[in-house]
Amino acid sequence: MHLGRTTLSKFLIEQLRDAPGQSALAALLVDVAAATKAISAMVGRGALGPGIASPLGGAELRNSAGDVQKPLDVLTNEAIVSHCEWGGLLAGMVSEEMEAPYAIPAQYQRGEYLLVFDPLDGSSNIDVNVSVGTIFSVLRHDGKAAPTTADFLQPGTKQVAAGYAIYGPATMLVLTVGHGTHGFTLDREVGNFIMTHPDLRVPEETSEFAINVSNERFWEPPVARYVTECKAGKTGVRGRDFNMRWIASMVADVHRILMRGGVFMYPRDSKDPSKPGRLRLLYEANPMSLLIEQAGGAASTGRAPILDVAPAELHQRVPVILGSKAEVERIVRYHHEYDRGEDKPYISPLFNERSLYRPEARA
Ligand code: AFP
Repeated sequence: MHLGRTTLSKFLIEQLRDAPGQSALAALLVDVAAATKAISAMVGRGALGPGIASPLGGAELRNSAGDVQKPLDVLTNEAIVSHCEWGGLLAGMVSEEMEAPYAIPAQYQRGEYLLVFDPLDGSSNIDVNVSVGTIFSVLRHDGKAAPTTADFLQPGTKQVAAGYAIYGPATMLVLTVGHGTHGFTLDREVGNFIMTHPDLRVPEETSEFAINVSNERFWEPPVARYVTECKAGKTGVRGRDFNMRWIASMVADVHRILMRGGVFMYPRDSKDPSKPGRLRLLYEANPMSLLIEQAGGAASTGRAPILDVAPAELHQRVPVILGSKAEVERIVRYHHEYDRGEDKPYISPLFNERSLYRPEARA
């Protein structure tokens, strides 16, 4: 690979030319990349763009989760659908912004892949000009008929490709087709994604954690134990100080971890026991977990590898703990010790009394 010269298309041709039937996958990823370029242009216009001002006098738009849809959520969803529906590569799509699966219109040839995506992750950051992103995952389908919901409910280990675009000071595309995790930077003058970060590796050790600490009183004890130890720094069992980051755009937090290590946590909490975490399995946790694992990191629900979770619903949520392997393994160990009742010596009595977590809710 020639740094600064290899384009995304050349990379995909080289990665996939010997794999049977994979040329269609390369073509699909080129279509997805084209959609992210269009989204980058939309997002990059900020308050000058179509999607920032709420509809003048119009009724609020809401998505399947009841969230108010900013116009950009809708427009970015449309950008991906319109770039990817006509190429004869897809049998169907699922998006955070669409309640039901999107079947490829009859006028287009049906392909043998499924595209699952969050078109604009971190959209609550749009109004304050903080980095946001697009997350996508590619699954196989036999292409013989329009896909059913069940066809999308595949574990993360079945992904044939996954990636994200991050719309930051630079627009980057980070993806895997199963042979490592690689980063490309958008050359806006030419309109090409150029390979700038081949073979990304997540450092096994880290002293940086990312979590929304305002949820602390709702955490399970093993998460509270880990974060308490990080905050104690060199005065506690870890013997070194830690740093904390929380951008509240998963793409930006995960990108930082791929660049310099760290651990990202959006764990199960008791704030709403009906929701086992905030992040969606199919189009947030699974693609990010594959990217992290392909870069030598780890990704867990706290009790099982995320990629092994058998999906039950399209938009289901899952606890997410991912990043530097040694830290993820430590947090998983804390969950197992908690589940076996072996963590008592480590949990501060103060937290136990305050905890709203009910063990019976532990699934
Ligand atoms: P939005 O897309 O609604 O902004 O949510 C972003 C997100 O799904 C994920 O990108 C962040 O890591 C997480 O939510 C932030 O959640 P909190 O706002 O609870 O910190």
